[in-house]
Amino acid sequence: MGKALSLVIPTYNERDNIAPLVEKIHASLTGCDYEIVFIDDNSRDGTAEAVRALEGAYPVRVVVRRDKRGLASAVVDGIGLAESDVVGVMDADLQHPPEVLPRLLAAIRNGAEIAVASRYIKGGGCVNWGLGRKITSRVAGLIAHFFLPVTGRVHDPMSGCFMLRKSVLAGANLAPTGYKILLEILVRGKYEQVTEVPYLFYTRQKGESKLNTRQGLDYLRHVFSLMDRRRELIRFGKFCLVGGTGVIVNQGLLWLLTDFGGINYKFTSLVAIEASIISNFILNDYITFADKRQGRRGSFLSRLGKFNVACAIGAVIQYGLLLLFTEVFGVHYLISNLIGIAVATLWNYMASKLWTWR
Ligand SMILES: Nc1nc2c(ncn2[C@@H]2O[C@H](COP(=O)(O)OP(=O)(O)OP(=O)(O)O)[C@@H](O)[C@H]2O)c(=O)[nH]1
Ligand SMILES: [Mg+2]
Repeated sequence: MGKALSLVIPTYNERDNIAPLVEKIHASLTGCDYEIVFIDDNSRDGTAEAVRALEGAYPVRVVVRRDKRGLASAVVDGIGLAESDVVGVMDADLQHPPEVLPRLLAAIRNGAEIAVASRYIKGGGCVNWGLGRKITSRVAGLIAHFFLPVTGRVHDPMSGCFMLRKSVLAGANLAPTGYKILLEILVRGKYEQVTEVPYLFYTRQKGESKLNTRQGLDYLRHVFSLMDRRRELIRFGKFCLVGGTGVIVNQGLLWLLTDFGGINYKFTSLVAIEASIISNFILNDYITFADKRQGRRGSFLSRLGKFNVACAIGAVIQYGLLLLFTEVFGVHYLISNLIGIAVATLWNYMASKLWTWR
């Protein structure tokens, strides 16, 4: 019979963490028939040797990849080698407390196909993190939630500690880049039930962090590649193009009604705004969200109503940012307006995706 649990642990120069990590995992998983597969990217510090030294005493093995291909691809390789149908992934540096493993396993046994160890639900958190890292992590999470709404099902889609059933990945066609393999799995995998289990993320005690600015850029590239593969990028592009046509409708009508119609601009501008909202709505309904239009999800008029409400909030956001940046931060009003337009566009897109054309 296969193992009850396979743990996959990517390593790069983690020698001093291996023995304490394995001991802690072993203590946490008493009574569980588990194995640990270390995927090492040719560490220079003797990480692989440190694993081999434990082979007799613990169910561990190490696979050394001669070329360093990165964290996410190491995890995917490890999952491919795992004996069990249930696979857990965690870092080697003890930032993921092994005590969380039994709770993740219990979640899987209770029916979840993916169980995520989460810093951002009640009971979870980051201990001793600087403000900069806290903000970066939160912003990265928001970017994921925003551009890849399926990740909204978990609060911590950036977590490096999770467990899953291998069936989640059947036909998922993973193209792992960068650091955040869970993101890839949440977007590409097939699953119904995903659960989060809280944990406290500590700062690293031994060894060096591999985190740097490049990982930040890789992350953005990864998000865009996932959007591209989900055709989200094309959708967002269409939404922006439609928004561009809305500007033409708005300006054109304002000019026609005011200059040729001789009506006061204080009134015609309102007509122009509403006309552009309606024309944007029709184009988005037929072009941007054509695939969501069919079926039972509400009538044309209810979608139009929702779009109107969302755009009204968007307009308030745009106006608020215009005032904030110009009056409070002293930014040139045209730049402030651009910032307002950018944020309002993102808002409108999110509201459209998650509400109007849900
Ligand atoms: N196989 C492999 N493992 C890697 C690579 N880069 C990082 N790792 C491992 O992935 C895990 C996470 O890396 P960390 O450097 O701890 O990243 P982090 O936890 O986000 O950052 P810190 O909080 O600064 O530790 C650790 O177990 C690393 O050894 C890589 O290129 N290949
Ligand atoms: Mg770490």
